[in-house]
Amino acid sequence: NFSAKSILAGAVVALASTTAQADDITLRGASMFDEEHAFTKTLRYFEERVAANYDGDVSFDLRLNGELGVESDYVTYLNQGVAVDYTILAPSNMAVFSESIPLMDMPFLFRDLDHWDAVLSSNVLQPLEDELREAAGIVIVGYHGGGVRNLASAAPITNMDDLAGHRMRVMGAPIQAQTFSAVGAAPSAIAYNEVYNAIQTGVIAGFENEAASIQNLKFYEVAPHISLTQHTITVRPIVMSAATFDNLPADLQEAIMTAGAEAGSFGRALESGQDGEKLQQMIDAGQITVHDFDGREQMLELVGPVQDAYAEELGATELLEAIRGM
Ligand code: MAV
Repeated sequence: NFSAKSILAGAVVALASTTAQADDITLRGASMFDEEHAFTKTLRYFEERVAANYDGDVSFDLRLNGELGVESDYVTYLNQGVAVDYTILAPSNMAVFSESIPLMDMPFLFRDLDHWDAVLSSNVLQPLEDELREAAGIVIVGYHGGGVRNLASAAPITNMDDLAGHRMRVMGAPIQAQTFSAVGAAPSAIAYNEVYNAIQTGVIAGFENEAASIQNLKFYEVAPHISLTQHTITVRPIVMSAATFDNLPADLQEAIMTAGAEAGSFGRALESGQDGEKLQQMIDAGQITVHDFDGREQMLELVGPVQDAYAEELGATELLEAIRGM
């Protein structure tokens, strides 16, 4: 009986992989940006590397410019195994499925680029990856990121007094709102594709983002004042839907994992080197005014206990300590 079952299972597996190999495999990707943005460039590089690492045929259909919505939509699609097979996502957009994932890039987590690099080159985030696969059906295949997030506002914000009561948009994860409340602002979670209008109509007075995206989506038109709070160095996993991934032939899965690591290093080097350059381009074009922010040390002090409480609630104190200790 046992052996009959396993022969049958073997036959099914063999059939599935032959079918997958015989069919043309097309994977669909999504980016909120155009070809110029670091996310899109990294996804293009990922595609190139998958094709190079794989002996079979695989093609890619990457939809740009938010054609398939914003990241919070992609998360739902990835979870359901429909519409999007691969993309790059902010951990804070996955909070609906896993409260601990946003720990990966909460504000003030990393001291500097060296610290960020050390964490991403280690396997300290593995428990979060496992949880994400389990809870959301999303597989992390690599790590993009490296953008530095600053406040972008309709009016200048240069110190803690200006920040008090500042109506700003944050990403959907509760830890984002908690962090900005702790420093005195009045944050609200608003979908990314509503931010431009919300600032334009005065519903909010600003938001926070990295230079590459402020430039690519022309946010400077409504939020031309950049305050150098440098509160986040981004971590942006390159992800695949587990529903898709698990159905691919094993050698393609392997090619994807290798390509994910390759595209991650490519993308991190690209975006982490871009901030100064992109800010300067926007200054030169007369699109933004950059302000120093006086009060970063104070922010750090206010935010520490919020991070501790968040980690404790998740049972992730050890993980947080491990990250801080790197
Ligand atoms: C930037 O466009 C990216 O970091 C992206 O991953 C985020 O989702 C987005 O900001 C945002 O603030 O929602």
